Amino acid sequence: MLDNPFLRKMEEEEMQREGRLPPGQSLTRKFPVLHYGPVPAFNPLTWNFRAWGEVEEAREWSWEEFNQLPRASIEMDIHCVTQWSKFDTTWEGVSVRSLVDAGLIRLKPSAAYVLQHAEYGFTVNLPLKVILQENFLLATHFNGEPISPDHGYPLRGVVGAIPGRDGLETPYFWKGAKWLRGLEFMKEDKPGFWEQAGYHNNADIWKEERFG
Ligand SMILES: Nc1nc2c(c(=O)[nH]1)N[C@H]1C(S)=C(S)[C@@H](COP(=O)(O)O)O[C@H]1N2
Ligand SMILES: [Mo]
Repeated sequence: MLDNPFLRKMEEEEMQREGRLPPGQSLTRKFPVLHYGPVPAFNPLTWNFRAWGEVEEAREWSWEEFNQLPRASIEMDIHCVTQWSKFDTTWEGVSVRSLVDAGLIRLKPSAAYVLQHAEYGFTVNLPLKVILQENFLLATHFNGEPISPDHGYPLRGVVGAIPGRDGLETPYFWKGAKWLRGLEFMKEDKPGFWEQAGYHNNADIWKEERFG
């Protein structure tokens, strides 16, 4: 049933009617894996998560500490630049907004952009405004389970569309780094790995900002 093309098409048309299917996208029930390079190993004893740059004080959390941070859960539709969309996905983890609100990250007024830093030097950039939106999460869990190694275990950035919630900027799914290790807060924007390779800097799913 999972691969029944007729049902897939029916679900896709329903999403289209509801205004949830961005231009040029098609519905998938799978979860494709896309990234450059190998899947890194995870060592909970040496892993850390850092916040630095335009902050009053640089911070670092061990895996154990990270798991004690306040948690949030969001349901989103995720839209990949390679044209698949996956609807009603649930992500659980830590919201950057809540870290800022709790004073755990103290931003300088000069902070305007954020670079996500992942294993092997992978980076991806977003405006601070988007990172602080409720549709961006530092996610440890997908649909109730720890994120699989292929999809970014133990931690990844995720960004997507919250159905019925207007006024949020919504970039393509590549704007979340798998195997995330830190956030660099910056005054100026700086293109990440795929952005340097020609992907669109802004990446708005509704404007089809796929390539630069
Ligand atoms: N660390 C890392 N994160 C990454 C990438 C990557 O190459 N390395 N690719 C991005 C791209 S291009 C996409 S489309 C999504 C894919 O996420 P998925 O494999 O969970 O579907 O991850 C993004 N995050
Ligand atoms: Mo991608």
